[in-house]
Amino acid sequence: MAQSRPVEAAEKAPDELDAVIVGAGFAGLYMLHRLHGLGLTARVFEAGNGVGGTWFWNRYPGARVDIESQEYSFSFSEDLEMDWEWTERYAPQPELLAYANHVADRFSLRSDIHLNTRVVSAIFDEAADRWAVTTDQGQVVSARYCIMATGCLSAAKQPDVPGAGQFRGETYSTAAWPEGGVDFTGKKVAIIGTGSSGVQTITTIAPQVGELTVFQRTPNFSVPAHNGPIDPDVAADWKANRETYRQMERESGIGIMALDPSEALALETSREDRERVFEERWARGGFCVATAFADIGADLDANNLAVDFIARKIRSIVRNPDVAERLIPKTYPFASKRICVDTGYFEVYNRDNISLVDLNETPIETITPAGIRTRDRDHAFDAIIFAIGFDAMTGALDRIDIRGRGGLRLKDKWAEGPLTYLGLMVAGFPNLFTITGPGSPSVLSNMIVSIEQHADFIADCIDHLASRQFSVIEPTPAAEKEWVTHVNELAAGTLYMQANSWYLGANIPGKPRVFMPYPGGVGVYRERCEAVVANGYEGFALTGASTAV
Ligand code: FAD
Ligand code: N01
Repeated sequence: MAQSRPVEAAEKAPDELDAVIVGAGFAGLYMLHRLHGLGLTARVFEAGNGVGGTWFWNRYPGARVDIESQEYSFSFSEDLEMDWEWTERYAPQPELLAYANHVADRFSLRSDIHLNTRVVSAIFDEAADRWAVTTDQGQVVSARYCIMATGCLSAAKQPDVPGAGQFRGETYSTAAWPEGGVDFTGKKVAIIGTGSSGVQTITTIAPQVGELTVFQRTPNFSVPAHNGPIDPDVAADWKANRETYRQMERESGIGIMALDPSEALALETSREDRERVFEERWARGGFCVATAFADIGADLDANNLAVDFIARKIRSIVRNPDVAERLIPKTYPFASKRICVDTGYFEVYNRDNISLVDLNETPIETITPAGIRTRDRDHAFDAIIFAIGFDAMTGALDRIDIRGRGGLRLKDKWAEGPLTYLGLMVAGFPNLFTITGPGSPSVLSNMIVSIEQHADFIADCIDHLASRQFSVIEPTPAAEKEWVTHVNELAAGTLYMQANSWYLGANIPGKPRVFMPYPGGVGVYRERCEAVVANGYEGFALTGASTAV
């Protein structure tokens, strides 16, 4: 890492910064650490009153990672990796939040992080080549670079159910769960939504509540995590071989070693062998079920074999055959939406205190002061939990008034779907970077692998600009167009296009249907980024001469 210190911080007024970073999740934390390494003046604005992003907000019961703990962690510091001990195979939210706080302390990040501060606008001043960033606390700072570490899944979807404000009982959102938790003992609780957040919440609170009613619109594919205390041999092996494993992650498809993708084809494997492979992976747990055969993600017939296997699993677990049928996804291919990784999800439907309402048969008409009215009846509740997801990928950016050259609003530029070069920058928005932005592997990867790669790219880029006396970088419109076309072409050849998922913006009424993440894999993507740099930031225009960065 370059250690140049091109700016004399003491010479600057406090509101003149080299960089503003928006968001103090893992992306914002690592980005700040990298900028500190370059000796830049940087400030992080974070809307929450703590660091950790996803793991600060999503404190709902059962929240935990669906990638094995040692993989879902930073690799940039060997000392950090050697010192930190994960306790479970899939780390729970409190441990992930403690890890984020440890990172903030260990790398002396806190003094540059302003909590409880939401960025409301970022306006590019073309005369000065600087960003004017305004917060809801009335601060206005000027920064050469504006780095959006705002998160792909941080803008919670607002309840779009009629009457949502009328309910007189307790209302909760999994995406903004109260600190200190909620005691549901003996209560009649409703939950709307059966994505990963809903599945984890349902599984965890079912034994605690008086009665739980699950309002399901679309069932999700879920595979067992087989969570438990971390195997000490696995943890020791990881630490002993971390460099090899980390390199393998970086060169892989989605940045997860445990995925163990097979090259065998389901359609060319005998029924007996296929069954053995599926069973072995189901017993291993996690996403590896989806990579049991190479054609599951590409060929609908092969995919149907996986669907059939999982359907039989659900029927074998859930005792009520009618409930089992409703829990089996039938309208989209396996793994074309993010699959859930659970700890006894289907099993909870064997409890006497849980019932499933299929919203395809009896849609919600309205939320009432006492509960929820479906087409056939009124349900009374003490509490309603919304586990209804996020305005993903673009939502957090859309909620900020971002204006580039000529006053163009990012929201307007993206009216028909996000346009980026490499998911890192946007033509017409100089010196504005997006960490894990649309058009990058982001949510189709182990996000920490992708966050580290993006923050490294951005830090190295800023250092490059400073050392060459450039003050501005932005993608050319041609490079942006070529990249967007490339991403769309890759997505068109996948089964992702056959699901109404948040990857496509299909969960938000009125949002353009565009496949947002880059589906070509983190290894291929990284190579592309490296080639761009090796070719002198190919596709970017570097301009301006300045002694300051
Ligand atoms: P975030 O953690 O979302 O942080 C963004 C921060 O920006 C937030 O704190 C937010 O408050 C702040 N912010 C946004 N807008 C503004 C603004 N205008 N002003 C100030 N601050 C702002 N990924 C995986 O790879 N594996 C997993 O197992 C996994 N599990 C997940 C579980 C849940 C419940 C959720 C919601 C997501 C999960 N993800 C997972 C994705 C997860 O978001 C990423 O792994 C990672 O934590 C993202 O880090 P980030 O810093 O990019 O964004
Ligand atoms: O959100 P979702 P999430 N009426 O969008 C339903 C990550 N994550 O927060 O599918 C009724 O997946 C909606 O129904 P439908 C992970 O990447 C990871 O659960 O639109 N129902 C769906 O069932 C994940 O993919 C973990 O028909 C309504 C649910 O709400 C992403 O975050 C844990 C509705 C939303 O599911 C998002 O997951 C949590 C309405 N009006 C999150 N509106 C891990 O395990 C929405 N729904 C690591």
